[in-house]
Amino acid sequence: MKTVSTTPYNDQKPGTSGLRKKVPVFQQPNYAENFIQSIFDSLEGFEGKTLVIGGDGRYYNREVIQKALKMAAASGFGKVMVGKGGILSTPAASHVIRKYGAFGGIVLSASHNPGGPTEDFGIKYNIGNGGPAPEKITDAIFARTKVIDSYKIVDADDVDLDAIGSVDLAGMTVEIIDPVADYADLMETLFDFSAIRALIGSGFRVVIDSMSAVTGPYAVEILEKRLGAPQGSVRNAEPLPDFGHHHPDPNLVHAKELYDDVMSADGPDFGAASDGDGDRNMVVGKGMFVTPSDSLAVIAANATLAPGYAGGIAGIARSMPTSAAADRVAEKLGIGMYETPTGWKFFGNLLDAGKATVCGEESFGTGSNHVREKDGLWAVLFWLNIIAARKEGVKDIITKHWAEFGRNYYSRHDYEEVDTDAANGLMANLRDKLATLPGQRFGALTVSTADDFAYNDPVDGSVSKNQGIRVLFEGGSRVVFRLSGTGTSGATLRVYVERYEPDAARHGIETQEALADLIAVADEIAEIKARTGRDAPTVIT
Ligand code: VG1
Ligand code: CO
Repeated sequence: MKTVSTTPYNDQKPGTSGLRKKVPVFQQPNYAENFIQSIFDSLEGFEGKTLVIGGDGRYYNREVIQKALKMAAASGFGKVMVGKGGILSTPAASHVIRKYGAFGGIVLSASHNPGGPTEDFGIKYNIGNGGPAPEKITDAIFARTKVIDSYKIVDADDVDLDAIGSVDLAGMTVEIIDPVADYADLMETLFDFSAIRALIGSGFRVVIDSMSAVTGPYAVEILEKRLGAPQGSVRNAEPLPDFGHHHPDPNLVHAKELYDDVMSADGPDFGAASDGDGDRNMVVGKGMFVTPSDSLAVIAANATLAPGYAGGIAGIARSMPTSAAADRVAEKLGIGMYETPTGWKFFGNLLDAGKATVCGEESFGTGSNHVREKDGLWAVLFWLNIIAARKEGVKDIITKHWAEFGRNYYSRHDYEEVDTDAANGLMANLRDKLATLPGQRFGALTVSTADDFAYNDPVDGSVSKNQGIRVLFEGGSRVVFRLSGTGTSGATLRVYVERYEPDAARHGIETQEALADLIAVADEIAEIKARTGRDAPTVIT
């Protein structure tokens, strides 16, 4: 073992989901080592315990895993479990931590951001419940990165990440595990595989686009092998270090080919896509794209159709910018509804305490208490289970849901790589205006309340402030503004727009048209065009 002296970097603050930077930033001397040692220095009591390590296979994954293994050995972990080839999807890593009672895990991913030598990389720490470390720990890690002066590492050969089995690394056991088996087994306990197999056997055509990212091997095992879909149903199934130049973000922009295919007359009946690390999902049915906010609501309303949730759900949680569609389901079911800041780490306490069973975010994230991360394939299987049980397609299921609960028209407009000062100025200006907004009229819209969202965690009492500016209008429409915490260049402004429509006769309007007045008001209030110099959003989802 050796102790290497180092000097701090001042930019290692974890964002919404861990530390994310361009690969060349991570390749600076000791950059990854500093952060990993800062994680270990912020934890207590892991001597002799087990750590889980896995990533989404992106460029630089294997190099950082070798460093992390040698540093874990030097710091006194007893064992590290690693997915074969360095692969573990984020939800699978969460499951492995829970199943084997590990102390925690390191997930190497920049999720939906592109990969490659000049693209993004990321490191995230997950705690023993399988979920992303709460702010208390990420704050401690950041504080440590600012003063770190050395790290510990063992001098040893690289571990063969491709050979399943256990080896010794300077007194610590490294176990290379099958990354897929445990996860696929868990899915079989939650969903009615025989009903889904029968659905597929009857000719219902399902395609999954893994976007050359981590879910390929999982989707092939589950959809093609266990559920009997024809070979080739999983597209872009091999994880590649640069994701084959795909932008592995499952939305209508980056998964457009899949969308167009499902929408074509002779295309498949159901399509789904997932992101770089497998925690996001996009669901498209014949003639109908499902917004993530609606997906959460439909899953909650139909949860008892899946064997794993047959006893009912205890409550629903959603991030603040996610539409209120799920709130109407919770109200009808008479169960708890929780509104949290953006980022999965805020759901952990609610899931652990049994207050919420299903959770969701508008950013194509859905999940439940089966793990402590959002889970892309889980959501896809839930939809297939619902379709098989109801013997109805996606379009019918959605339109009936809207007829029963009303429709929350919803869209997110992203302005990417905006000048950081301009973005901060825009948010500061909004904060300054908050007190004067209530009562103001914008055309037919009157502001009822406006605030900077703060979350009081009902389980541990912690408070998280400045989580997004909300402007609510009379009648239930709203606009939310926040800056992204996952980008790696400039700032990304996210504008979330929502309008509730109870009248089923008005459920067929094109989304952007239905929201046009709110989109105009959002620009007027936040001065988006003037302050960012942008005429239009970079991405609309
Ligand atoms: C985005 C999403 C957020 C999600 C986060 C991590 O964060 O908005 O809902 O939890 O990404 O997702 P931000 O701060 O950029 O808005 V993943 O799939 O990148 O781990
Ligand atoms: Co992700």
